[in-house]
Amino acid sequence: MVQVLDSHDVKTTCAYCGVGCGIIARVENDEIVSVRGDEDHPANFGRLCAKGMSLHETMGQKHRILHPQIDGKRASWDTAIKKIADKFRTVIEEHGPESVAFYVSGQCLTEDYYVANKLMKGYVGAANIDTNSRLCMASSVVGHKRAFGSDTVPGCYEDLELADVIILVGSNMAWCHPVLYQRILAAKKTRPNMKIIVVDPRETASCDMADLHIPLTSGSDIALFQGLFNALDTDGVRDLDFVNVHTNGYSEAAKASVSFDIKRVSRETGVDANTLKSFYDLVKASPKTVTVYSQGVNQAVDGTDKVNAIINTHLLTGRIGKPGSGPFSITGQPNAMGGREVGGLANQLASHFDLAQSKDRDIVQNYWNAPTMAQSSGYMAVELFDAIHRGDVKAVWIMATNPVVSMPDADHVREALEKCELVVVSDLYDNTDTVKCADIILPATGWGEKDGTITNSERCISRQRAVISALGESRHDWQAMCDVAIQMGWADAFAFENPAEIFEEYAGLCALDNNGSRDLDLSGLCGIGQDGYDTLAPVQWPIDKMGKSQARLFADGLFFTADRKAKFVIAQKSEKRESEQYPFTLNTGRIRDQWHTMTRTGRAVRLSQHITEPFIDIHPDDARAADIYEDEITAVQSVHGQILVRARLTKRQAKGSVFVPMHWTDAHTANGRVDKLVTPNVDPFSGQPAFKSTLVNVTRFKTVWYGFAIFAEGITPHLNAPYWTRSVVDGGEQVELAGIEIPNDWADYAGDMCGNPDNTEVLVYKEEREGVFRTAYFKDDKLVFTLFIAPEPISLSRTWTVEQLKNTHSGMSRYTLLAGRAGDDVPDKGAIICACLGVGVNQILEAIQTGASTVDAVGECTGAGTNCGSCRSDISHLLQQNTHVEANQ
Ligand SMILES: Nc1nc2c(c(=O)[nH]1)N[C@H]1C(S)=C(S)[C@@H](COP(=O)(O)OP(=O)(O)OC[C@H]3O[C@@H](n4cnc5c(=O)[nH]c(N)nc54)[C@H](O)[C@@H]3O)O[C@H]1N2
Ligand SMILES: Nc1nc2c(c(=O)[nH]1)N[C@H]1C(S)=C(S)[C@@H](COP(=O)(O)OP(=O)(O)OC[C@H]3O[C@@H](n4cnc5c(=O)[nH]c(N)nc54)[C@H](O)[C@@H]3O)O[C@H]1N2
Ligand code: SF4
Ligand SMILES: [Mo]
Repeated sequence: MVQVLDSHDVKTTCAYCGVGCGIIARVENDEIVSVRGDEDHPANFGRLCAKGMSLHETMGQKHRILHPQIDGKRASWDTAIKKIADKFRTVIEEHGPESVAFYVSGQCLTEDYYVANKLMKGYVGAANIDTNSRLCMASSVVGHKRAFGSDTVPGCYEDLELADVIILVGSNMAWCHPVLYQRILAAKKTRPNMKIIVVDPRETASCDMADLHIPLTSGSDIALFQGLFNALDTDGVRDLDFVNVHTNGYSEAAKASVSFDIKRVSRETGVDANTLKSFYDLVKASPKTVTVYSQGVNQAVDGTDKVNAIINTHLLTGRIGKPGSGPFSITGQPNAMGGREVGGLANQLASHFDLAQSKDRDIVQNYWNAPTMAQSSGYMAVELFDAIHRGDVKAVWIMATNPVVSMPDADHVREALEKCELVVVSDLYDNTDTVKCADIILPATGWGEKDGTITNSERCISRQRAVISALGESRHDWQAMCDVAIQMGWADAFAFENPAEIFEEYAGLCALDNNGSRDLDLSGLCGIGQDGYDTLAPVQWPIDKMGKSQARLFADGLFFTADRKAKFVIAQKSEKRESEQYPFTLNTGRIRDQWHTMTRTGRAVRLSQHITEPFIDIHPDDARAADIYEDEITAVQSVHGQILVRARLTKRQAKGSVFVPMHWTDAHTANGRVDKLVTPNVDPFSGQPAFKSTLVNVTRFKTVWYGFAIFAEGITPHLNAPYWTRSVVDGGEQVELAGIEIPNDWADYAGDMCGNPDNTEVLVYKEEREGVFRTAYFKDDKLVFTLFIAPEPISLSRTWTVEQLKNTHSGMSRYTLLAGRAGDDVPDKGAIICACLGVGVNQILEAIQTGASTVDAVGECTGAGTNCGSCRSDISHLLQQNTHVEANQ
């Protein structure tokens, strides 16, 4: 019988960052077999980064939630929906609408988000819906509203290509918005005079291609930008016509900045005067300046004021809304912007109506035909989990976010959920730390299965399309919410049949009485119908009645305040906090190939090779003083608790400050969930937590043994050690371990760890040296498990050892394996640098040693960096290090 292969391409959008790249998914027999960049998409013009390229590798059934569960037991959707609706209804009846809540996510599609907001604010009648965007964009939202009267990102991606100076403030774009970064680098190649300035306490991957790095003391951005304002103002680099006609508050802002001369700024930021002068001179000379900012700005106790300090410099110079110039807050999640559009935050209302204005509330209530309406802001994320902990909120529905990992004081959040009467969690996977706290688990459809729209950092609305069938009984998030709403008696308002209907209702609200009075105008998309929705091409808002879209706003100097003028807001820097017991500032953030809590990227082998463990970056002098050595397990403590991570000594880290990635969870490591340490201090205006400045101490963990293990697929790891961390490899999993007590018998320990599989041959190797033990288990000629133990960090080649899962082993090769290294005739790639093409560090170093002196030349020799380009900064760093070594020789 001839099998007909159903193979076709579908255009969709990436599920990860706010760049919002267009993707073409190749589907064969209801499976996505490959993805490639969509050349027609205005965000990426065909490019993708390693995360986007690996999307299809994260799919599959493993750990997927396939049906609803109630108290750990399989349940039908009907039962689950009824139970949720009943509990919400009784809690509301007994304790009022403020006693239930939703906690949603910038990874919800606009349609999901719209339904959630309509249900909570218009039908439950309270505004207790907040989102992980509170942790991400809230300070930018407030900064925009204070300055512009609306939450508007004025510019677009093209501005980054047209600018003469790009200032990246608290943004590690090379790793976090890689395709945008590649667009900038491509522009810089054609216009080498274009300058990139990085403002970051760390020397990040984004610095490798930068012209200037400003290594300011953590939290001192306001002084830096007050200084810039002062330098521009006093040197007459200002647009007084613009200032006089289109802004308010200039003279107060000028007065507030006048004392910020270079000397003061240098003292407050720790940056030397020459570097500051170079920075200010570059900006003075460049009308085409774009200031891009991200979490180094937003996630601070003075995040909102940082945003306004930046915007002030653009208002002063009139560098806003013009090609190649403007302040540019880039969004993190794929639909962080869409969430803001539909009023995702507890203090917002849909379609950029204002929850604080009764006139706006009336318009929306009327449009929704809502029985009741939230009258004031609900709990913001940190307050929300406090309210759950206190018992004021008794039922919560968490959707597309993992707060037990990503919220500050994360153990308090877990405790709150454990106490809560009803916790509903909608997710894809059954092994997330938050799902483990759920009373009711709902299976959600994920990327590739769901249908809707998202809006990226430049206000571009794109379709995510359902490409394959939903797995198991999973349902779309909007559907699950409509089902509950209908069960609660609101059938008319939630009778949506498909996302196109929801989108139309949302677009209609944006268009309502708009006529240019609100920035978010979707008039041109009203009534697009199912066909229009199905074929919707990426389009930037605002879109007027004629369908005309606008790439930039404010070029006309008209803002959305009452008098249409922008406002200078005087930024106040917060007091620096210090503690003798906790002398370090803990900075946290992202790595190149993992996405947040690793529920998806942690499934892709390709993305799990770059960095396999939670780590702490620490300056070598600080490490020496704390008796910490490279690769050793290190304890990091705050007032909230302790975690264990691997030490990486690096001068790229400033003294007094340490960096730990946010990604590792209890599913991936014994004790590396960094947010359990993070103090829930928030910005007073935005409620956004300060994830980048917790006071901590760092101490040596008295490790007496280190281990490395590999498990073939089908062998379940039973991990019993104070430190372990696991990551997927081709054919199984690799695990790093460490402990403070030596077990009685290593052979028994190894057996327990792999569950003593049947029919295996076990090889054991012991060295004379105390504390060294190696074992390998073979089934026929295949390796199924191996464990290496030593008193110091294990130094064998992980890449080579993992490759042995694929090889056959008999005789000598089994002993070679236990030696833990390749024979002289077998090359060892070393740690993988280029995730796309699987090129290791040793291959790159060899290319450098044989004469490759540029990133491109390394690419020609090895292929590294020639695909998505995300690793080009790592290659550049290797080149710099290598030249440096030679220079010293
Ligand atoms: N690979 C990857 N990409 C992602 C994500 C991911 O998880 N993985 N997540 C996405 C999301 S949701 C977001 S929000 C974005 C975040 O993107 P970014 O904001 O670029 O990422 P972060 O690593 O959180 O933080 C950026 C930088 O802020 C610096 N910083 C810390 N304190 C200060 C300070 O006081 N001042 C200044 N100027 N800088 C400071 C940190 O050292 C860090 O390098 O990334 C998106 N893209
Ligand atoms: N220390 C520290 N903490 C931070 C940050 C930091 O810089 N430092 N950054 C903060 C920021 S900016 C952010 S954005 C947050 C991110 O933090 P989270 O939102 O908690 O992280 P994710 O891992 O993206 O969680 C998304 C969850 O939704 C699931 N999921 C994916 N798609 C769907 C879907 O379609 N429907 C449903 N129902 N579920 C889905 C995933 O499996 C996953 O469990 O972390 C914040 N926390
Ligand atoms: S830059 Fe990478 S993660 Fe971000 S949208 Fe594009 S492909 Fe996806
Ligand atoms: Mo984010």
